[in-house]
Amino acid sequence: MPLQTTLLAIALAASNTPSIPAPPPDADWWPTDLPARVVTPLEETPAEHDARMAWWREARFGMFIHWGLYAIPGGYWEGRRTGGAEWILNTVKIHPDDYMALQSQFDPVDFDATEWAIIAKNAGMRYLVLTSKHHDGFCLWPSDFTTFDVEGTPFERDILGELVEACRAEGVVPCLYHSIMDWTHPDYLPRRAWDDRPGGDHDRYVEHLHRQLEELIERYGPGVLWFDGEWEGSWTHADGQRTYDLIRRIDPRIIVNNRVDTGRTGMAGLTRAGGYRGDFGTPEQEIPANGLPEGVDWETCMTMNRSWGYQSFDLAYKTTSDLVRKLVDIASKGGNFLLNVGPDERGRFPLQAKERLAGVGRWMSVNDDSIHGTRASPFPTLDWGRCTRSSLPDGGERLYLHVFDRPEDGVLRLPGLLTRPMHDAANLLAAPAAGRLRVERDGADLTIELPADAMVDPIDTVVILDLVAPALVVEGPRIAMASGIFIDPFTITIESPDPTVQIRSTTDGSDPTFELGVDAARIEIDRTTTLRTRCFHEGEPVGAVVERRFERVKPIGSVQPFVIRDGLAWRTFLGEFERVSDFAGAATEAEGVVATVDLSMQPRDENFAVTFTGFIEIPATGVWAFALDSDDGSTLRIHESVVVDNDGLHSALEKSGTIALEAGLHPIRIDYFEGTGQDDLILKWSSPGSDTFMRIPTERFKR
Ligand code: H79
Repeated sequence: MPLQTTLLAIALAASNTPSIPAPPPDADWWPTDLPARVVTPLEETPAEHDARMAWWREARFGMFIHWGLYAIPGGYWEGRRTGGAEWILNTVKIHPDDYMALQSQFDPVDFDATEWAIIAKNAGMRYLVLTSKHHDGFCLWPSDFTTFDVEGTPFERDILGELVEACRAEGVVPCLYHSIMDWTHPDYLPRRAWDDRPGGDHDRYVEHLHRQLEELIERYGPGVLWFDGEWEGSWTHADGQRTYDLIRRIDPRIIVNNRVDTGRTGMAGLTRAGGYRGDFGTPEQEIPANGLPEGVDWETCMTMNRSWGYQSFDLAYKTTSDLVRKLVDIASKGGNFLLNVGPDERGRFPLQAKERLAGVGRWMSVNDDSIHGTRASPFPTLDWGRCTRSSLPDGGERLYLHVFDRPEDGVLRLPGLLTRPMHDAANLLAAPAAGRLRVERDGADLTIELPADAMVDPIDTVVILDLVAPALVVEGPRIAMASGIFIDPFTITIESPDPTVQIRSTTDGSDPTFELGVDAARIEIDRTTTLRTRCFHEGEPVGAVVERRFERVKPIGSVQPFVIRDGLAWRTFLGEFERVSDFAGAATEAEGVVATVDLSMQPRDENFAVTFTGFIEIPATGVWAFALDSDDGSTLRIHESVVVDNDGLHSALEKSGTIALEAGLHPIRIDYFEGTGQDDLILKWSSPGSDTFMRIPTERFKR
């Protein structure tokens, strides 16, 4: 089709495809009033963005389904237990032709879309993400653009279509996972090393991907498109941008994960700064720690056992209690939980998965109000559990207090919660009428008495506390600066978390009191100082004392080497190293010169080390910060002192440190080693006063 006809076809399809279906009668959270006009993401206003994300943010809980040809081998190949699940082609290095032969065996006679949708709904899940295509390239719908699809199997039926329809009937939003990486498509690059088929053309592959996405969106109207496998070098930021924009042009309501683009930060999954496309971050198999910025959308995806695809021998299932608490933990941090099931080759959910989903469903049937439509906790941590919250119609706020471990004295403490409770009692969500739990103020804290017999659910008993206004929790003053070293005197700003809260500080090491502390939002620091600061409410101390230490230092003088040339000298070493000190005395394997800190000289994939030596040219006197991102260990020394210690065996990890330097040349040394697995080494710096790390320009390295 010529380009213009294609565009016209897309525009027509977009205007008359109601891709998100009519709401089930009782679902008031279903998206109905979203703009049908065509917008690009850059034209979307914040209000339009919020409207588009609303159903997903409210949903909080969804089901992931990994299903495809890999369910047939199920982690066994040629009679051997190889593991690998949905990665088996890659794990066992199976030739694509041999893998594709599985297509003639795919006949999941027990597949029942309605049963799957009902299991998800009964577990309290509001959306379902099915693998339309995983990395193996097999398509679960009859695609016009490939024969490697379900239509070419003995089963023939449109699995994706059946599940989408069943989801709609049950009030579950149907969504699709679609892999960018594709090990069997003749045009996908890079090829696996054992794939000897000729050809491959990245642009043609992207074209193919786009045609399939149009087909999926127009036929099935997914609520979310969930990409993956974007990390191989062939997929670029421009590809991500084009793909995202294409999707949003066809249907502006669709929500797209951040793996569509190249801005994902490893398995932690959030999107780095820099204008990358994607509507939500995707932590994989992990739950972020506290302290995520508000307004960032994210979803933790996780397996119930250890595998995404089906493997009969993987019996390491998480307990129901663990799964409920993970859901609550995620909701308390403002995220979504996408919990995976890997159905077997006949189309059955594993029994253990069904049991756990039913268990989570039992808890949700009583406590779903404490999950759906809630927002993140106002408390950084709570000793006994978690908190979620939602707004009340009259301007008040409802806190859902999730008690995992009832304190021995039965007192639930809400530290620093200054807001007035609406009533002098809290209630159990499970039995609102029965429970009257006494609420009292204790200084800045509120306390709730929870008798032992009120702990009605050992997994998580939810207590409701209504407040007259949104929760104001005072922890400590906000200091716009970490501890550290400085050269010249500077002023520090201290912010109060609320106008009703006053700040008191000391610089002599004593505890600030309301009467004796210094009442100042800005404090001049001109010598080595320990700053202690605290919040007060109506004269009473609130929250913890926050302490910062600032050390005044002299910048280290520069050196003048005899000869100056560009680049750094490197030496490599071979061996199984676990720490930087392990190769200190080792024999040099090779040596040379390199323009910047990279691994271009690496002698092999595993078990080697590199040392870089030379000088770094510092443009201006001041406190410079350096960061080393490495997998495995690394250290940075300047003038023989360790500035960044990122030593030890670990996966990609960034560590940083600071040093005061005069303008000019300074001796520098980076030690790095790689054990097994991934390798990576990046050195960055941050100039005085800046708080972002950047790559160091090549011309700053000398020898
Ligand atoms: O579909 C499931 C898995 O098959 C798939 N994602 C989930 C949802 C998956 N593919 N790979 N992995 C999981 C693990 C791979 C991690 C790595 Fe990486 C890829 C390590 C290095 C390249 C992630 C991306 C961390 C850095 C870049």
